[in-house]
Amino acid sequence: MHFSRFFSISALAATAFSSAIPKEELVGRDSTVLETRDAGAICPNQNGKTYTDSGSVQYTVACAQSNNGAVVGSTGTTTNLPACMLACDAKSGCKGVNFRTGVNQCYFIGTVGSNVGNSTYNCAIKNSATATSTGACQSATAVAVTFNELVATNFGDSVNLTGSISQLGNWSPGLGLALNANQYTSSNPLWSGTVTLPPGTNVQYKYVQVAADGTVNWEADPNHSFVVPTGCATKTTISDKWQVLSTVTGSSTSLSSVVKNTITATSTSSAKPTSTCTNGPTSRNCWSGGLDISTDFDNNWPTTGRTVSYTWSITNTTLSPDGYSRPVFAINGQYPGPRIEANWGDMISVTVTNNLADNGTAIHWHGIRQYHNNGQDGVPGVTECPLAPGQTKTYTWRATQYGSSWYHSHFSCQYGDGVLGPIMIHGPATANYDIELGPLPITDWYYQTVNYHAALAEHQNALPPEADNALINGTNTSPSGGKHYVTTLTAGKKHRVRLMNTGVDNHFVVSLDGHSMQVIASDFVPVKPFAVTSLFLGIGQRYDVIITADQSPGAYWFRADVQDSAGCGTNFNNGNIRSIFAYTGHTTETPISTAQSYTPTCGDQTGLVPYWNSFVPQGQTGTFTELTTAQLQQTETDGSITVYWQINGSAMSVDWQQPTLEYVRTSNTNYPKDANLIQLPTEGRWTYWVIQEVAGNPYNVAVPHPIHLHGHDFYVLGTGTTTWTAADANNLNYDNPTRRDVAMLPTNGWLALAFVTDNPGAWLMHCHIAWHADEGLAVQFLESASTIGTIAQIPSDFQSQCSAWDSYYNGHPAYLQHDSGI
Ligand SMILES: *[C@@H]1O[C@H](CO)[C@@H](O)[C@H](O)[C@H]1NC(C)=O
Ligand SMILES: *[C@@H]1O[C@H](CO)[C@@H](O)[C@H](O)[C@H]1NC(C)=O
Ligand SMILES: *[C@@H]1O[C@H](CO)[C@@H](O)[C@H](O)[C@H]1NC(C)=O
Ligand SMILES: *[C@@H]1O[C@H](CO)[C@@H](O)[C@H](O)[C@H]1NC(C)=O
Ligand SMILES: *[C@@H]1O[C@H](CO)[C@@H](O)[C@H](O)[C@H]1NC(C)=O
Ligand SMILES: *[C@@H]1O[C@H](CO)[C@@H](O)[C@H](O)[C@H]1NC(C)=O
Ligand SMILES: *[C@@H]1O[C@H](CO)[C@@H](O)[C@H](O)[C@H]1NC(C)=O
Ligand SMILES: [Cu+2]
Repeated sequence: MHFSRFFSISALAATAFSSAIPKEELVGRDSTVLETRDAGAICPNQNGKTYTDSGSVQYTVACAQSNNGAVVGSTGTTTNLPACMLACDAKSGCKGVNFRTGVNQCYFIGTVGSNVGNSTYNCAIKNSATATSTGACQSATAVAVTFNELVATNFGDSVNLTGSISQLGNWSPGLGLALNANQYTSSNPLWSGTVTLPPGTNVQYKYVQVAADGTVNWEADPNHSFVVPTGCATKTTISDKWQVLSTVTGSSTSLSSVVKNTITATSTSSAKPTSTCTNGPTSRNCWSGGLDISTDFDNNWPTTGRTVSYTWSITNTTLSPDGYSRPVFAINGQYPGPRIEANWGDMISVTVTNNLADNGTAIHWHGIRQYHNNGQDGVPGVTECPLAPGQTKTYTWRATQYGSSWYHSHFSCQYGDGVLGPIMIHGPATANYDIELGPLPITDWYYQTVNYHAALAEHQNALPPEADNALINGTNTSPSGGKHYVTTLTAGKKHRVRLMNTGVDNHFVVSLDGHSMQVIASDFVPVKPFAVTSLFLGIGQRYDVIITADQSPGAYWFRADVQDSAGCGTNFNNGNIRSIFAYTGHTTETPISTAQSYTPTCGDQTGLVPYWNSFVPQGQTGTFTELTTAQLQQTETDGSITVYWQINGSAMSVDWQQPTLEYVRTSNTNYPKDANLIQLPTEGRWTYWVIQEVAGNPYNVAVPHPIHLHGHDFYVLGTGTTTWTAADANNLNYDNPTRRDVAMLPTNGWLALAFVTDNPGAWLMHCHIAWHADEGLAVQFLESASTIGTIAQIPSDFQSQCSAWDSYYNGHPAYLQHDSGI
């Protein structure tokens, strides 16, 4: 627990302070000159050495210590040292100060001579004598702005850039900039061009596609806008992707441009979608209202005006899904709970009554972005107080994404005892299919309650509990009875199945004997279709697959194998976790099919290429913040053991009575350390993270972890099986990397992730193994706290729910919080 600063510093996200001194900390107006002159200048050797840059400004290297201080200033979209110098100039009292760069920001390190930190930094101090005189950073008089536009075009087509300034033709494409396709490939459809502009120029612009016959197709609103940075930088780059119309406004000519991207998935469809193209078996890429599979769903979704409503009652009952009776917390008496089914853009309204006598609850909509709607994320102690026994509340959210997921209680490990169910949101798809078969949730299953196992696991030096069985679509066989779920296939047809691991601890490889599966989405992200014969399903992960019934009609085993040989959970019934896919007329047969072979794994499926191509700006040295995770078995004074999973030495424990949004609501920034709270104060920033598994104490318990982020998808830039080093940042994939909301952290290894701050709120990132989440393996990102009250309003029932919880919890409840609470 040596990270006292960890949770209290704002603006920490981008700054990975380390004892190594990144080269770019050789701050100078003309950093090139400084660096070439003394690339090896490292404290303490070069302390006091003075340089003069090309602008005649003198800099003195000062070996300072970090006090990890406040933000100097924002530097716009590009982080570079000259920009930091300039930001410093603009701030009063910013003299003789040293600082370092972060993503888009500069941070004070401290004032030389009165430092309070420990890390030694190599900084350049602007000599005050010359600092104010000439201004010296010969502020660039012209900036070469490179525009990168990602858009797939038909052969012979090209792309122009036009905008509000004369250099871009004053909105006349013919006088604008013709982009070139030098780097264009099928997987990287990049159009690029450079124009030199005066700093400070305010530009609104759009891209146009120019067809071979000269037809000009404009990109949809809104206009892009950009201010050329003022500063010393003489070049900068902007990356955009083609904006698609969100409403039908134009002629059919302009609409065809919207969807001209070739959709390989629909090769059986001869026609390209048009404004009237409707979603059907041979046009799954289509949707409605001008939206389709090539719509940027981060920014566009239909407004259907429709609300899909559900009313749920959670009760403590007894069920026997595999023949063995055990207590289950069921929703409306069902396990799995009722399916949420809606169309892309619909509002979903779920009224929940907690009829459990002795537990609170809170429902989380896994993978749902909750855009500007953090208060409905359903995390007790973060976005709400738990819903007390006897209480009712309504969750409301919009399906801005489409695809497959699940909802589950986030109240400790409660979902493991039943409070979960599937979500399916209809929308366009990257490949065609005839028949929708719906969700196929898969989970490990325990005969003692998960609450019981979790409490035990938290206090013993032992392997985690072994699951007794696993259920596929809510059922399986066991020595007590049960049955195999039977899914019916129609010969010759293509069937969409929504696979999801709703488990507690077990990770599965799934396969259907004799058949391959075409993957069309990972989590909520449409991917370029590809075929597999087996798929690894980490906890919380989803795959939408298409199964073609192209084998001899009969019954086939669908298998979910727990990856016990790869350290991904254990199950007494492994080898017998099956359901049946039977062709019409064969649904009563017992399969005699043989299994597909595969290599056991506990690592993510590779080859997941998002259909919607995205760039992630390359993280620079120092932009990755490391989050280490390790197990701690603490021996208490009475000799008992408490098991924690910590991040940077701190196991999360939330306070149900004081959720993060309550702090935000009352402007209280005094977050307890074990809130594991990381402030991301600024919107529109890329943030970069490396999660590293390190040795535990006293045992090195090294296992893979399924890492799940709320409120955003993340981009998976890379993984490693050893210790992350700064050099690894150079070998990551920034070009249309896999995007999803759960990814596997390899045993003893690292997982490099990036996401952009575009959704103010308090968002959890945690391991989805229920034992580990209970034991603290979580952080929360508090994104743009200052705008939460306005952009992501705190729900009107927030306080009354807390009052009801307080009166329940302060009145001697049967059970108290004994874990992280999430
Ligand atoms: C976690 O610890 C690492 C060093 O082990 C440090 O680099 C990183 O900044 C810390 N993370 C946070 C969020 O403070
Ligand atoms: C860091 O500084 C604090 C206070 O100045 C001091 O107590 C502590 O021992 C220092 N730690 C290290 C590792 O130098
Ligand atoms: C695209 O830009 C080039 C260069 O400015 C210009 O010659 C051409 O006419 C433009 N195309 C259209 C359709 O405006
Ligand atoms: C984009 O700019 C054009 C030209 O100034 C203007 O007519 C149009 O309204 C702008 N669109 C948006 C969405 O602001
Ligand atoms: C469920 O019922 C059992 C048996 O009556 C009881 O021990 C347990 O506390 C109940 N759980 C909740 C959450 O109400
Ligand atoms: C799973 O069960 C549900 C509810 O019974 C059913 O609607 C769905 O089709 C099943 N899924 C598959 C893939 O068979
Ligand atoms: C929830 O109820 C179960 C009994 O059904 C109990 O074991 C558990 O401790 C309770 N959890 C909390 C946090 O109240
Ligand atoms: Cu979750």
